[in-house]
Amino acid sequence: MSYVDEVFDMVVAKNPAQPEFHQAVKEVLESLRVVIEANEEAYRKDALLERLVTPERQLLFRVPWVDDEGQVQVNNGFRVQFNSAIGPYKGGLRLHPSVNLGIIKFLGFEQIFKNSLTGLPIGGGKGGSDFDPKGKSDREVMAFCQSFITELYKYIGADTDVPAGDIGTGAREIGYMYGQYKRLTGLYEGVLTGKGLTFGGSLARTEATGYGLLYLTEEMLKCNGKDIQGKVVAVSGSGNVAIYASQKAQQLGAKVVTVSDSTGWVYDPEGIDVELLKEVKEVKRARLTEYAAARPSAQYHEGKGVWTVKCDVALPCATQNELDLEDAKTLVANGCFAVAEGANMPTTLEATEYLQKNGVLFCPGKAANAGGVATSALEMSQNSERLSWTFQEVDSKLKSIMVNIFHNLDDAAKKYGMEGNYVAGANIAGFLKVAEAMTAQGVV
Ligand code: NDP
Ligand code: 2IT
Repeated sequence: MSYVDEVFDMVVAKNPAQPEFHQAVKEVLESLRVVIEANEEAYRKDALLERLVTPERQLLFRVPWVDDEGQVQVNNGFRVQFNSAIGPYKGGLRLHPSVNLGIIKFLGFEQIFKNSLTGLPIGGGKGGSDFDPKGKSDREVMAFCQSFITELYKYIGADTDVPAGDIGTGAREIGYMYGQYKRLTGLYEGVLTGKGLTFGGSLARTEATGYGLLYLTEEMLKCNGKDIQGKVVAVSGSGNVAIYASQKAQQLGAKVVTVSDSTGWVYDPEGIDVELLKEVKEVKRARLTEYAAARPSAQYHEGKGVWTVKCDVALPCATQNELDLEDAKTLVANGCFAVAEGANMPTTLEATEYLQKNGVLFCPGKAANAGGVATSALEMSQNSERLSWTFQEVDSKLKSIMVNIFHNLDDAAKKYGMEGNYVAGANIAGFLKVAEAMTAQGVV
């Protein structure tokens, strides 16, 4: 049996009931097959793949907190410190009832390659909890965040592990966590990114994932003789990534006609009103029904349906496995020619394959959404030098990072005989740097 197949079977056997983790590993290992086979003996002797798929450290802890009725609640807390070969562990904290160890491991594994692709010195990690911030009061969210950090603070630090936002974790949560870390350690250091602008946050970090997604998409289209201007774009989600992806798409002259949340979706043929969306989601923390109620051109539908709308470009920006084979078929039938993932692993393996086989330009999340973590690394740099850069400075660095990422994965795909396969290009380019650093650092 080939080394790649052996390691994949081992991952499934040793990590039962973690389908998202298996899926993420499968996609990466399949892409690496050609690279591994060319160097199989050395990698096998070093157990390089076994080490790559095994987290360096996994923290699981209890998070007790008191709700507004005086009732004690208990959630599960996680931090997976996956790989520190190229820098301190770096990656977000997801707060969502669906969170379990397998989901955090899939996200942490993806983060290794994503962070490598940014070209910046950051290793891979991810964490979170099954706590649901939705419908909680600010005091309850603070109680949870303080309890979460009261355990996690022992294992994180500006030079060891630097968490950030993800689903359910935004500026409010990061602020409460930062305050508790500072109180417990007495340190005023860049231990978290996505901080408020008055206490060490970076300008453009809020916008970075969505903006970066569009900078990369623009470059991918350009290199394939196409242009984002005037195109119809379908976006899913209506959180941090979706909002700023929509905003930048519009600035680049595209028309964004959809957004969604976990209960329904909006079709707005006039183009999404981003200011109204920000008011509904960032200020009121309300449902999309409120957007539709305030916007005469918008049609609200219950359930799932964004990918049924005719579009040129699709940007899934909500969550994993939200775009399946049926959706891919509909997108292709409707003439969609590019898909770039704002979310982490939003497209199933079957859907990805179908899109690629049908000539759709497809950029995986670990490259397309890397602008968020890249700008987090820029926030770390600013914290270290105790300076803050202007919006334009950060934004222009972000743009060149995204353009570079696209060319790196495009070049890697070409070099290994898979021109246009940006999934393979991203996995190979991300892997090679990490593998070289792991090999150079010996058996650790
Ligand atoms: P937010 O919490 O700001 O928004 C998430 C959005 O996705 C909401 O509209 C939410 O709807 C929807 N959503 C979440 N879970 C589900 C679900 N199970 N089913 C349907 N809809 C769902 O998160 P972000 O925008 O930050 O993150 C979105 C994606 O982007 C995630 O995959 C994340 O890992 C990824 N990402 C985020 C980065 C960042 O910097 N924030 C960086 C790189 C990737 P509702 O409000 O109803 O739950
Ligand atoms: O998935 C991701 O890259 C993020 N949630 C952002 C991580 C970060 O450290 O900014």
